[in-house]
Amino acid sequence: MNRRDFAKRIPFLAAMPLALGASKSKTPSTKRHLIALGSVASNLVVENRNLLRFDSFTLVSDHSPDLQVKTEFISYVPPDQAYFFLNMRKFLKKEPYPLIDLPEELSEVIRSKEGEVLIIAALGKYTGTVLSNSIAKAFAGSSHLSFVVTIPFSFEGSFVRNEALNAAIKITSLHPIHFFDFEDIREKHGNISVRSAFEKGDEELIRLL
Ligand SMILES: Nc1nc2c(ncn2[C@@H]2O[C@H](COP(=O)(O)OP(=O)(O)O)[C@@H](O)[C@H]2O)c(=O)[nH]1
Ligand SMILES: [Mg+2]
Repeated sequence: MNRRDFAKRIPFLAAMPLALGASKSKTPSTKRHLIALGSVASNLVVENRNLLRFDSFTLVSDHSPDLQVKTEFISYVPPDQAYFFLNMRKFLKKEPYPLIDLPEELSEVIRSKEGEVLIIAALGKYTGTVLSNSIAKAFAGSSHLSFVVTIPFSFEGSFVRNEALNAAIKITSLHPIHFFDFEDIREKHGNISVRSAFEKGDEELIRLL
């Protein structure tokens, strides 16, 4: 699905993608907590910690980055069934991602935070997409939760892009969300290298927090 099709499915979002105020604090004294889901979001938070103003950081991924103060790590490893194995390497199966029962440690972190909880994830691969979607569902009706997510480039393949778009649509119906579509980078900058495209993606993601 391209961006225009996505726009057709969520017309109000396409018209004002950054207008929902998801990351702005209601009052200056309201505490803000950041939860990063998946490898890219977790690493980005660690690398940009000095730019980010939050009262706590929680990183959820399969490997622990170098932890700093006020930062908690929750290990989450996708199940083997999500992958097929070829020549000792693992590849994501192209099967629709499931909704899962959240790890209790993660539910408890979200439940226990006072103030606002912002979830950040680069959607597309298993961890960020499955956990974002499952958190949105499990905490439907909870008003202290909002999301900042990115949608993968088309060159990553239609499977990851569609799974990301489907998750974004579901989250949109339940919580405030800011999303950034990496395809906008390609529209704006033309044919740039994959590396600089992702660097621009990093900048956009940090800008949204
Ligand atoms: N901003 C940014 N996004 C990236 C980068 N590399 C990959 N991504 C995006 O992040 C998505 C999720 O990747 P990752 O966090 O590794 O997956 P997960 O750990 O399974 O959630 C990918 O589908 C890409 O769209 C990067 O260097 N910077
Ligand atoms: Mg990962």
